[in-house]
Amino acid sequence: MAEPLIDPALVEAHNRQAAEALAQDYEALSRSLSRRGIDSEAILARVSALEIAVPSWGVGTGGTRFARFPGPGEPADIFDKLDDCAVIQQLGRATPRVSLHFPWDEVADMAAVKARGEALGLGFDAVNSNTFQDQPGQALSYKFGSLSHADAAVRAQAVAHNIDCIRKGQALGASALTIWLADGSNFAGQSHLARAFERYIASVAEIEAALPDDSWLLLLEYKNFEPAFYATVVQDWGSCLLAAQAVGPRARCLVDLGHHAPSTNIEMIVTRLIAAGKLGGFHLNDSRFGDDDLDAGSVDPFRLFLVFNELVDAEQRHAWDEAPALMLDQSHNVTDPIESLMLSADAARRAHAQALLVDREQLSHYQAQNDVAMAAETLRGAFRTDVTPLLAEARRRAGGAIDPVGAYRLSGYRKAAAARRPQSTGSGGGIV
Ligand code: PSV
Ligand code: MN
Repeated sequence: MAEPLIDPALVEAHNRQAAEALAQDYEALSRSLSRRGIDSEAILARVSALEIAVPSWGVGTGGTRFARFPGPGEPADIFDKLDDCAVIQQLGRATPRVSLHFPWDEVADMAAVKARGEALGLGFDAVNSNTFQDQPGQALSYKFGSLSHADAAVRAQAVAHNIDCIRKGQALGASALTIWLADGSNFAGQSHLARAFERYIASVAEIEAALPDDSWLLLLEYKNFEPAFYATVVQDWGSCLLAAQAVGPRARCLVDLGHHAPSTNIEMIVTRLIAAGKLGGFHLNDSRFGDDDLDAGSVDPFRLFLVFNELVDAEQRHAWDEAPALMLDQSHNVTDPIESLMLSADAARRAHAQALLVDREQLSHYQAQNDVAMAAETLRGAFRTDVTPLLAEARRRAGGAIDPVGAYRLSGYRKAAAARRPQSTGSGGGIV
């Protein structure tokens, strides 16, 4: 039995105030869906099963390249972070697992982290390595790269760190390692483009060979730019796919929604990776310009819906053996991270629910007839459906809050955390 950090009586009382309105709204939605031949209970069951992992780094306050403005009651270590993640799960009931990042979440006793997670009712998702920063006491610098570095000794150090992350993931009961590589060059001529990519693939192959068993996956992230602005080694889905294919079946591509140029058709990339059997997972967030790391669905919810639309379509076509893993990857600079993460998980479930409402037979028919207006309208009609009551009802039935942000604010959790946790003073710039 998970240890609740927010008084269940408070959540219950808060829910009671909203229960009648929710019952009416859910009933009205069910009736309107039923007129479209859709069983709201079937959609609710599917949505309730959608799980999204929370990034441990997401519960801290992020920053821009220029500054970081710490928030009150920021978590000081992985144990505080787990507490915040447990609050997100207790109220939202969509995020039962946490994705750890090493060495940020380093502690000597990983078993204690696992035990604390278990006590809070949390499991562990993909672990993340970090060769994009130098750590105190590190023998060799990553200033000029890590897994693709020109110097074999630096590559070996980066490979060893990734293997160490796998071992930590094993101790936690995780079954995937995500690698994001900041390697690349800022000046033409700085690095040999072809050889750097070959070195990256060779390093990843060494890491892949250290995976414990077939249940483990290696999720490779790509990113179009930053911090290498001239040529990032794994800058797009094409490079990522080439690498995943070269490394083997357990290597898959991870699509971070923010890692594309504005207006890139990400849903099309998703279909291509599915076709290649290489879509491993997502880092969900939103952006206007680059890797803004804003809350999922906050800028362009239609785009998020279109991604989920392809996932639902692929699932119904039996286009994969294993559904891609869903994780949030956001940086919260001006909001309370707990609120942002709860809202983002809700946005993901909303997009999923709307995608489940698409009448795919009708869509295929209009596509075959080249009836463009009605094909587009079929998709838009699903997107326009307000599934808010269905999402709230799913949470209520799972023991969560009808209004998670409202219950969270009422609980005073942040204020209490600020009183017991030392105020973070770090104000330097940084992307995380
Ligand atoms: C890089 O921008 C990234 O998306 C990778 O997933 C990192 O691990 C994460 O953000 C945190 O910096
Ligand atoms: Mn990411």
